[in-house]
Amino acid sequence: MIRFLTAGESHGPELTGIIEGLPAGFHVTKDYIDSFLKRRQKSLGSGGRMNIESDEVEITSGIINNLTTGGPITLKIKNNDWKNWKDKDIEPYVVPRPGHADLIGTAKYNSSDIRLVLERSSARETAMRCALGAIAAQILETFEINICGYVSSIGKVDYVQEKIIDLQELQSKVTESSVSCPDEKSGKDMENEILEARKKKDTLGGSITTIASGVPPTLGSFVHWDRKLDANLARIFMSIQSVKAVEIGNGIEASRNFGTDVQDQYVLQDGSIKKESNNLGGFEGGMTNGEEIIVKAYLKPISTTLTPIKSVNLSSKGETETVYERSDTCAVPRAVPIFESAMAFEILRNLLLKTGGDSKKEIVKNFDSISKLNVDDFDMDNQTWKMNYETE
Ligand code: EPS
Repeated sequence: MIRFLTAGESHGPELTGIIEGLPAGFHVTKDYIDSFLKRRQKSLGSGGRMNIESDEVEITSGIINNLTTGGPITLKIKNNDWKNWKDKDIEPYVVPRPGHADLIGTAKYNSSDIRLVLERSSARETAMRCALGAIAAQILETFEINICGYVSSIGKVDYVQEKIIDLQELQSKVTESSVSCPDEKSGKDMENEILEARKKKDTLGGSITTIASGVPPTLGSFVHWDRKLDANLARIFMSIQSVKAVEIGNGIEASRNFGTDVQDQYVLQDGSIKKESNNLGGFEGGMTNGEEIIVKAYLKPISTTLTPIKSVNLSSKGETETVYERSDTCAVPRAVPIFESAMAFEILRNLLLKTGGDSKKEIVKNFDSISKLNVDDFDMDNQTWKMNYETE
């Protein structure tokens, strides 16, 4: 069972991450992980902090000569901003930003200053999550499972991709775009939306669609709620700062239509059971069905607004307005690799639950035996039977 932990404060010396339970023998490189971190630093919509940082990982355990050893992997990312906070006399922070963890976190931990809460709740933590998930993404490439995310809306500007293109082609278009949108026209509109919000001294949210191709059927399970892979993807996406909603496939539109319009109907192609459409985003009964996995996450606008909004001073105990601290106008364009990482982690976790194995050799062998939904492989009895239990 793979799991990870992150630690570190936004303006402390560094972020630390440990991922454990990864099998041995997989090729993982610092360059690959750093490429995710670089994309997370994209500048349009970002605040001043991204000019200070140039995030890269230091790998201090679990990967030797670019191969996983089977032991826990430790990653570190330095906070360049630490040098500006070290030895600084920090002003009291007593006015919580509505929408942030400030107020409730301060109440929960009985903190003496809001900064003690914001240091850990800050989306700076996603740098480490992004790096840890990149390891999973690189391992998944061994099995030709590829993941790519893109911005599908900023504010009120939507981009709906009619037809899924090759994920490598999609990735290069997304990387070229200043707002991580593969469509030039929509990207321009999104850019303008962000520039407008900045002019208005406000912040903007949006949505990110993340797709995985090459995922074999039967990952996850219908037998218990916490083994449903779509549910676990929704959970990991919801845990990313600012996310307020998650949609699998065309879930929202499906709820408005008749069943016969929504179900992805089965057809036989060379003995293999295929679907005519993919409205359900790659899932049936909480299990992967061999189609592309499509998950859309909706992010609310960042809570730190340049324009003050109503709040309460926790020290003087009166009503007041928020005080501006540096922040992004719109974090959506640079959040794409965080979602790719989260999806990679969850898919790899479920793939390993399915295959078992401690080494690449064992896993590759078991991967090949996963069902390909060939109609001849189904072992049906096709006889009447009785539902008896021992107690009767
Ligand atoms: C972030 C670093 C932070 C914020 C942002 C994410 O840096 P600073 O607080 O020094 O400006 O820019 O955090 C938030 C959006 C938030 O709400 O806390 C980063 O590295 O991504």
